[in-house]
Amino acid sequence: MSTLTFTMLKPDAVSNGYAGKIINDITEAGFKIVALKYTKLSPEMAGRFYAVHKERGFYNDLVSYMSSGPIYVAVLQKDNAVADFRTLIGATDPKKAEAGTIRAKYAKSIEANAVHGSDSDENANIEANFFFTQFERF
Ligand code: FUP
Repeated sequence: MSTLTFTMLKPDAVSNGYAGKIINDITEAGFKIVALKYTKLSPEMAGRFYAVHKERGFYNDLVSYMSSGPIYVAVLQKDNAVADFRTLIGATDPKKAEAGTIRAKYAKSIEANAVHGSDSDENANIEANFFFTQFERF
């Protein structure tokens, strides 16, 4: 069944010039881009986006990192989108990410890990609605 996931191309990926290559990998893997925006998170927005992690030791660094530069945010459509996208991007820590995955190819560190991918259908919906009032499904 065709479902949605949400992704961010994080500040490291954008500043290193990898956005085009990553978008190419995503579409080559069969995902359709149904919404796409170039934007920058304020620290307040980054804090809200990652609120689930606010008790974690890495939270403050993550919030300042995620608001440090422009990002792309997108909604992607594919059968089994959430799980297939997480397979495509690889483990959170690029050192542990399988060869050929987006994080293995383009990420710098566990924090600057190139891309975000939703971890459930419910969160994909919440995260897409965080950035987009509506998205087209052609
Ligand atoms: P993921 O679902 O792969 O994005 O990973 P998590 O939800 O566990 O983590 C969310 C973000 O927190 C990661 F993308 C990067 C950051 N993070 C750290 O900076 N340090 C850590 O030890 C774990 C995660």
